[in-house]
Amino acid sequence: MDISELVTTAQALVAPGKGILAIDESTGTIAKRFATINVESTEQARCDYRSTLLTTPNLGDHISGAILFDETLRQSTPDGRPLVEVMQEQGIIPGIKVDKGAKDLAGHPGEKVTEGLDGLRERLQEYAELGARFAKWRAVITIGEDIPSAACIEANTHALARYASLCQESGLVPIVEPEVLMDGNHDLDDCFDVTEATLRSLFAQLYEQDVILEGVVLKASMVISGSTCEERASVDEVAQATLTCLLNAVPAAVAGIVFLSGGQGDQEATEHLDAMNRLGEFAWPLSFSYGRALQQAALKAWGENRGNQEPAQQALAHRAKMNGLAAIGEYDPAAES
Ligand code: 5MM
Repeated sequence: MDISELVTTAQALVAPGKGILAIDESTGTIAKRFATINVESTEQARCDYRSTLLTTPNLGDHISGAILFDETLRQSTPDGRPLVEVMQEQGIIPGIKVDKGAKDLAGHPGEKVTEGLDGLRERLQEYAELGARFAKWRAVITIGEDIPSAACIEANTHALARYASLCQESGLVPIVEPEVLMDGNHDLDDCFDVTEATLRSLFAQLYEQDVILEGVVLKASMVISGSTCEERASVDEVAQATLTCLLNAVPAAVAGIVFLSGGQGDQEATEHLDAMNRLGEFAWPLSFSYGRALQQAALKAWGENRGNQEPAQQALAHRAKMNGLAAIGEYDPAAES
Protein backbone atom coordinates (compact mmCIF):
# COMPACT_ATOMS: atom_id res chain seq x y z
CA MET A 1 0.00 0.00 0.00
CA ASP A 2 1.37 3.43 -0.99
CA ILE A 3 0.21 5.65 1.89
CA SER A 4 1.27 8.93 0.26
CA GLU A 5 -0.82 8.15 -2.83
CA LEU A 6 -3.86 7.39 -0.66
CA VAL A 7 -3.42 10.65 1.22
CA THR A 8 -2.96 12.62 -2.03
CA THR A 9 -6.17 11.17 -3.48
CA ALA A 10 -8.12 11.80 -0.25
CA GLN A 11 -6.95 15.41 -0.16
CA ALA A 12 -7.82 15.91 -3.84
CA LEU A 13 -11.38 14.74 -3.15
CA VAL A 14 -11.83 17.58 -0.66
CA ALA A 15 -9.82 20.25 -2.49
CA PRO A 16 -11.04 23.82 -1.76
CA GLY A 17 -14.29 24.67 -3.56
CA LYS A 18 -14.85 21.12 -4.80
CA GLY A 19 -17.03 18.20 -3.76
CA ILE A 20 -18.20 14.78 -4.88
CA LEU A 21 -21.05 13.86 -7.22
CA ALA A 22 -22.90 10.74 -5.97
CA ILE A 23 -24.39 8.93 -8.98
CA ASP A 24 -24.06 5.45 -7.50
CA GLU A 25 -27.78 4.63 -7.30
CA SER A 26 -28.25 0.87 -7.39
CA THR A 27 -30.56 -0.54 -10.06
CA GLY A 28 -33.62 -0.38 -7.79
CA THR A 29 -33.00 3.19 -6.64
CA ILE A 30 -32.36 4.61 -10.13
CA ALA A 31 -35.57 2.93 -11.33
CA LYS A 32 -37.45 4.89 -8.63
CA ARG A 33 -35.74 8.14 -9.67
CA PHE A 34 -36.53 7.54 -13.36
CA ALA A 35 -40.14 6.71 -12.48
CA THR A 36 -40.55 10.31 -11.24
CA ILE A 37 -39.81 11.54 -14.81
CA ASN A 38 -41.68 8.68 -16.54
CA VAL A 39 -38.57 7.08 -18.00
CA GLU A 40 -38.10 3.32 -18.04
CA SER A 41 -34.84 2.29 -16.36
CA THR A 42 -33.04 0.36 -19.11
CA GLU A 43 -29.27 -0.06 -19.21
CA GLN A 44 -29.16 2.29 -22.23
CA ALA A 45 -31.23 4.99 -20.47
CA ARG A 46 -29.04 4.82 -17.37
CA CYS A 47 -25.93 5.10 -19.55
CA ASP A 48 -27.36 8.05 -21.52
CA TYR A 49 -28.33 9.88 -18.33
CA ARG A 50 -25.03 9.36 -16.56
CA SER A 51 -23.04 10.16 -19.74
CA THR A 52 -24.96 13.43 -19.96
CA LEU A 53 -23.97 14.31 -16.40
CA LEU A 54 -20.31 13.32 -16.70
CA THR A 55 -19.78 15.14 -20.02
CA THR A 56 -21.05 18.45 -18.57
CA PRO A 57 -18.53 21.06 -19.78
CA ASN A 58 -16.03 22.05 -17.04
CA LEU A 59 -17.73 19.85 -14.45
CA GLY A 60 -14.30 19.35 -12.87
CA ASP A 61 -14.25 23.01 -11.79
CA HIS A 62 -16.42 22.13 -8.78
CA ILE A 63 -16.59 18.32 -8.80
CA SER A 64 -13.49 16.51 -7.54
CA GLY A 65 -14.79 12.96 -7.88
CA ALA A 66 -17.86 10.96 -8.80
CA ILE A 67 -19.14 7.79 -7.16
CA LEU A 68 -20.32 5.29 -9.76
CA PHE A 69 -22.32 2.08 -9.64
CA ASP A 70 -20.61 -1.10 -10.94
CA GLU A 71 -22.38 -0.92 -14.29
CA THR A 72 -21.35 2.72 -14.94
CA LEU A 73 -17.64 2.07 -14.40
CA ARG A 74 -17.79 -0.25 -17.43
CA GLN A 75 -19.91 1.97 -19.73
CA SER A 76 -19.03 4.39 -22.57
CA THR A 77 -20.63 7.52 -24.00
CA PRO A 78 -22.82 7.12 -27.12
CA ASP A 79 -19.78 8.09 -29.23
CA GLY A 80 -17.74 5.31 -27.66
CA ARG A 81 -15.58 7.05 -25.04
CA PRO A 82 -15.24 5.05 -21.79
CA LEU A 83 -16.82 7.07 -18.98
CA VAL A 84 -13.71 6.59 -16.86
CA GLU A 85 -11.64 8.33 -19.56
CA VAL A 86 -14.20 11.15 -19.81
CA MET A 87 -13.85 11.67 -16.06
CA GLN A 88 -10.07 11.62 -16.19
CA GLU A 89 -10.12 14.26 -18.96
CA GLN A 90 -12.42 16.41 -16.81
CA GLY A 91 -10.06 16.04 -13.81
CA ILE A 92 -12.75 14.09 -11.94
CA ILE A 93 -11.54 11.13 -9.87
CA PRO A 94 -13.49 7.90 -10.54
CA GLY A 95 -14.99 6.22 -7.46
CA ILE A 96 -17.15 3.16 -6.97
CA LYS A 97 -19.89 2.08 -4.54
CA VAL A 98 -18.91 -1.37 -3.29
CA ASP A 99 -21.50 -2.23 -0.66
CA LYS A 100 -24.28 -4.67 -1.54
CA GLY A 101 -27.00 -2.71 0.18
CA ALA A 102 -28.66 -2.49 3.61
CA LYS A 103 -30.50 -5.68 4.62
CA ASP A 104 -32.74 -6.45 7.63
CA LEU A 105 -30.64 -7.03 10.76
CA ALA A 106 -31.67 -10.39 12.23
CA GLY A 107 -33.31 -10.12 15.65
CA HIS A 108 -33.65 -6.32 15.40
CA PRO A 109 -36.95 -5.28 13.83
CA GLY A 110 -36.74 -1.96 11.96
CA GLU A 111 -32.95 -2.00 11.75
CA LYS A 112 -30.55 -2.66 8.86
CA VAL A 113 -27.02 -3.88 8.38
CA THR A 114 -25.06 -3.28 5.18
CA GLU A 115 -23.69 -6.36 3.45
CA GLY A 116 -20.91 -6.86 0.89
CA LEU A 117 -17.71 -7.98 2.66
CA ASP A 118 -17.61 -11.46 1.07
CA GLY A 119 -15.31 -11.38 -1.96
CA LEU A 120 -14.66 -7.67 -1.47
CA ARG A 121 -10.85 -7.94 -1.76
CA GLU A 122 -11.14 -9.40 -5.28
CA ARG A 123 -13.81 -6.86 -6.33
CA LEU A 124 -11.65 -3.96 -5.13
CA GLN A 125 -8.68 -5.22 -7.10
CA GLU A 126 -10.80 -5.37 -10.25
CA TYR A 127 -12.23 -1.88 -9.63
CA ALA A 128 -8.69 -0.49 -9.18
CA GLU A 129 -7.70 -2.06 -12.52
CA LEU A 130 -10.75 -0.45 -14.15
CA GLY A 131 -9.58 2.99 -12.95
CA ALA A 132 -11.36 3.57 -9.61
CA ARG A 133 -9.26 5.44 -7.04
CA PHE A 134 -11.75 5.57 -4.20
CA ALA A 135 -14.72 3.57 -2.97
CA LYS A 136 -17.84 4.11 -0.91
CA TRP A 137 -19.83 1.98 1.58
CA ARG A 138 -23.06 3.27 3.12
CA ALA A 139 -24.48 2.09 6.43
CA VAL A 140 -28.01 3.09 7.43
CA ILE A 141 -29.01 3.97 10.99
CA THR A 142 -32.70 4.55 11.74
CA ILE A 143 -34.00 6.63 14.65
CA GLY A 144 -37.25 5.35 16.16
CA GLU A 145 -38.76 3.97 19.35
CA ASP A 146 -35.92 2.23 21.21
CA ILE A 147 -33.72 2.24 18.10
CA PRO A 148 -30.96 2.37 17.06
CA SER A 149 -29.71 -0.47 19.24
CA ALA A 150 -26.05 -0.71 20.24
CA ALA A 151 -25.98 -3.98 18.27
CA CYS A 152 -27.06 -2.25 15.07
CA ILE A 153 -24.52 0.54 15.45
CA GLU A 154 -21.70 -1.88 16.20
CA ALA A 155 -22.55 -4.32 13.37
CA ASN A 156 -22.56 -1.45 10.87
CA THR A 157 -19.44 0.34 12.08
CA HIS A 158 -17.52 -2.94 12.28
CA ALA A 159 -18.39 -3.66 8.64
CA LEU A 160 -17.41 -0.10 7.63
CA ALA A 161 -14.00 -0.55 9.28
CA ARG A 162 -13.40 -3.98 7.63
CA TYR A 163 -14.33 -2.42 4.27
CA ALA A 164 -12.06 0.60 4.86
CA SER A 165 -9.09 -1.59 5.69
CA LEU A 166 -9.59 -3.71 2.56
CA CYS A 167 -9.83 -0.53 0.44
CA GLN A 168 -6.54 0.82 1.73
CA GLU A 169 -4.88 -2.55 1.13
CA SER A 170 -5.97 -2.23 -2.54
CA GLY A 171 -4.80 1.40 -2.82
CA LEU A 172 -8.33 2.85 -2.85
CA VAL A 173 -9.41 5.68 -0.55
CA PRO A 174 -12.40 4.53 1.50
CA ILE A 175 -15.31 6.90 1.89
CA VAL A 176 -17.10 5.74 5.03
CA GLU A 177 -20.77 6.71 5.12
CA PRO A 178 -22.74 6.04 8.29
CA GLU A 179 -26.04 7.69 7.35
CA VAL A 180 -28.41 8.55 10.18
CA LEU A 181 -31.72 8.73 8.30
CA MET A 182 -33.87 11.87 8.39
CA ASP A 183 -37.04 9.71 8.35
CA GLY A 184 -39.13 10.13 11.50
CA ASN A 185 -40.39 12.75 13.93
CA HIS A 186 -37.24 12.91 16.08
CA ASP A 187 -35.86 16.31 17.01
CA LEU A 188 -32.41 17.86 16.63
CA ASP A 189 -31.21 16.60 20.03
CA ASP A 190 -32.19 13.00 19.23
CA CYS A 191 -30.33 13.24 15.93
CA PHE A 192 -27.29 14.72 17.69
CA ASP A 193 -27.12 11.87 20.22
CA VAL A 194 -27.49 9.10 17.64
CA THR A 195 -25.01 10.70 15.22
CA GLU A 196 -22.44 11.20 17.97
CA ALA A 197 -22.78 7.60 19.23
CA THR A 198 -22.48 6.28 15.68
CA LEU A 199 -19.39 8.34 14.86
CA ARG A 200 -17.68 7.42 18.14
CA SER A 201 -18.30 3.75 17.42
CA LEU A 202 -17.09 4.15 13.82
CA PHE A 203 -13.78 5.72 14.80
CA ALA A 204 -13.20 3.14 17.54
CA GLN A 205 -13.69 0.40 14.93
CA LEU A 206 -11.46 2.14 12.36
CA TYR A 207 -8.76 2.41 15.01
CA GLU A 208 -9.19 -1.28 15.90
CA GLN A 209 -8.72 -2.27 12.23
CA ASP A 210 -5.58 -0.08 11.82
CA VAL A 211 -7.16 2.13 9.18
CA ILE A 212 -5.01 5.17 8.30
CA LEU A 213 -7.29 8.13 8.94
CA GLU A 214 -5.29 10.52 6.73
CA GLY A 215 -6.41 8.32 3.84
CA VAL A 216 -10.12 8.29 4.78
CA VAL A 217 -12.97 10.61 3.84
CA LEU A 218 -16.04 10.63 6.10
CA LYS A 219 -19.41 10.98 4.35
CA ALA A 220 -21.63 12.24 7.14
CA SER A 221 -25.29 13.04 7.58
CA MET A 222 -26.06 16.43 9.07
CA VAL A 223 -27.54 16.79 12.55
CA ILE A 224 -31.02 17.84 11.48
CA SER A 225 -34.68 17.59 12.56
CA GLY A 226 -36.50 14.43 11.44
CA SER A 227 -38.53 14.85 8.25
CA THR A 228 -41.86 14.80 10.16
CA CYS A 229 -40.69 16.68 13.26
CA GLU A 230 -43.00 19.65 13.85
CA GLU A 231 -40.42 21.98 15.35
CA ARG A 232 -37.80 22.29 12.64
CA ALA A 233 -34.33 23.55 13.54
CA SER A 234 -33.09 26.60 11.63
CA VAL A 235 -30.15 26.62 9.22
CA ASP A 236 -27.89 28.10 11.90
CA GLU A 237 -29.00 25.53 14.49
CA VAL A 238 -28.32 22.66 12.09
CA ALA A 239 -24.89 24.08 11.23
CA GLN A 240 -23.94 24.59 14.88
CA ALA A 241 -25.22 21.20 16.05
CA THR A 242 -23.57 19.33 13.18
CA LEU A 243 -20.24 21.01 13.75
CA THR A 244 -20.32 20.45 17.52
CA CYS A 245 -21.12 16.78 16.96
CA LEU A 246 -18.27 16.36 14.45
CA LEU A 247 -15.80 18.17 16.72
CA ASN A 248 -16.82 15.81 19.55
CA ALA A 249 -16.40 12.61 17.58
CA VAL A 250 -14.19 12.93 14.48
CA PRO A 251 -10.38 12.84 14.87
CA ALA A 252 -8.46 15.70 13.29
CA ALA A 253 -6.42 13.23 11.21
CA VAL A 254 -9.35 12.43 8.90
CA ALA A 255 -8.64 13.89 5.42
CA GLY A 256 -12.03 15.51 5.04
CA ILE A 257 -15.75 15.38 5.68
CA VAL A 258 -18.34 15.46 2.91
CA PHE A 259 -22.05 15.54 3.57
CA LEU A 260 -24.90 13.57 2.02
CA SER A 261 -28.13 15.44 1.36
CA GLY A 262 -30.46 12.73 2.72
CA GLY A 263 -33.71 14.17 1.34
CA GLN A 264 -33.02 17.87 1.99
CA GLY A 265 -34.06 20.36 -0.70
CA ASP A 266 -31.36 21.41 -3.16
CA GLN A 267 -30.95 24.91 -1.79
CA GLU A 268 -31.42 23.80 1.83
CA ALA A 269 -28.46 21.39 1.51
CA THR A 270 -26.32 24.20 0.05
CA GLU A 271 -27.33 26.65 2.79
CA HIS A 272 -26.46 24.18 5.56
CA LEU A 273 -23.00 23.52 4.10
CA ASP A 274 -22.34 27.22 3.63
CA ALA A 275 -23.44 28.04 7.19
CA MET A 276 -21.01 25.47 8.59
CA ASN A 277 -18.11 26.83 6.58
CA ARG A 278 -18.89 30.35 7.80
CA LEU A 279 -18.42 29.19 11.40
CA GLY A 280 -14.64 29.06 11.00
CA GLU A 281 -11.81 26.82 9.83
CA PHE A 282 -11.50 23.32 11.21
CA ALA A 283 -9.01 20.46 11.12
CA TRP A 284 -10.84 18.89 8.16
CA PRO A 285 -12.32 20.51 5.05
CA LEU A 286 -16.15 20.36 5.00
CA SER A 287 -17.64 19.74 1.59
CA PHE A 288 -20.43 17.84 -0.20
CA SER A 289 -21.11 14.43 -1.70
CA TYR A 290 -24.71 14.93 -2.67
CA GLY A 291 -26.81 12.59 -4.77
CA ARG A 292 -30.33 13.99 -4.92
CA ALA A 293 -29.41 17.59 -4.04
CA LEU A 294 -27.05 17.75 -7.04
CA GLN A 295 -29.13 15.74 -9.48
CA GLN A 296 -32.80 16.61 -8.89
CA ALA A 297 -32.99 19.58 -11.30
CA ALA A 298 -30.71 17.90 -13.85
CA LEU A 299 -32.79 14.70 -13.82
CA LYS A 300 -35.98 16.67 -14.44
CA ALA A 301 -34.38 18.66 -17.27
CA TRP A 302 -32.98 15.47 -18.84
CA GLY A 303 -36.42 13.84 -18.73
CA GLU A 304 -38.03 16.86 -20.38
CA ASN A 305 -35.40 17.30 -23.12
CA ARG A 306 -34.40 13.83 -24.31
CA GLY A 307 -31.93 14.28 -27.14
CA ASN A 308 -30.74 17.69 -25.90
CA GLN A 309 -28.14 17.40 -23.14
CA GLU A 310 -27.68 21.09 -22.51
CA PRO A 311 -30.52 21.88 -20.05
CA ALA A 312 -29.58 18.97 -17.79
CA GLN A 313 -25.89 19.86 -17.95
CA GLN A 314 -26.63 23.51 -17.15
CA ALA A 315 -28.73 22.45 -14.14
CA LEU A 316 -25.96 20.19 -12.84
CA ALA A 317 -23.23 22.79 -13.46
CA HIS A 318 -25.27 25.37 -11.56
CA ARG A 319 -25.78 23.19 -8.46
CA ALA A 320 -22.13 22.10 -8.52
CA LYS A 321 -21.08 25.76 -8.59
CA MET A 322 -23.44 26.75 -5.75
CA ASN A 323 -22.17 23.89 -3.59
CA GLY A 324 -18.56 24.64 -4.53
CA LEU A 325 -19.09 28.15 -3.15
CA ALA A 326 -20.76 26.73 -0.01
CA ALA A 327 -17.73 24.50 0.53
CA ILE A 328 -15.66 27.67 1.08
CA GLY A 329 -18.41 29.62 2.88
CA GLU A 330 -18.99 31.99 -0.06
CA TYR A 331 -22.46 30.98 -1.23
CA ASP A 332 -24.92 33.79 -1.96
CA PRO A 333 -28.60 32.75 -2.40
CA ALA A 334 -28.98 35.68 -4.85
CA ALA A 335 -26.80 33.69 -7.29
CA GLU A 336 -29.57 31.05 -7.52
CA SER A 337 -31.48 33.11 -10.02
C1 5MM B 1 -27.04 8.39 -4.94
O1 5MM B 1 -27.64 7.51 -3.98
C2 5MM B 1 -26.72 6.55 -3.44
C3 5MM B 1 -27.15 5.15 -3.70
O2 5MM B 1 -28.18 4.70 -2.88
P1 5MM B 1 -28.66 3.14 -2.95
O3 5MM B 1 -27.47 2.28 -2.67
O4 5MM B 1 -29.71 3.08 -1.90
O5 5MM B 1 -29.20 2.87 -4.31
C4 5MM B 1 -26.47 6.84 -1.96
O6 5MM B 1 -25.52 5.97 -1.40
C5 5MM B 1 -25.94 8.23 -1.87
O7 5MM B 1 -24.59 8.24 -2.29
C6 5MM B 1 -25.98 8.80 -0.48
O8 5MM B 1 -27.02 8.33 0.30
C7 5MM B 1 -26.11 10.30 -0.59
O9 5MM B 1 -27.15 10.62 -1.48
P2 5MM B 1 -28.19 11.78 -1.08
O10 5MM B 1 -29.24 11.71 -2.15
O11 5MM B 1 -28.69 11.45 0.28
O12 5MM B 1 -27.37 13.06 -1.11
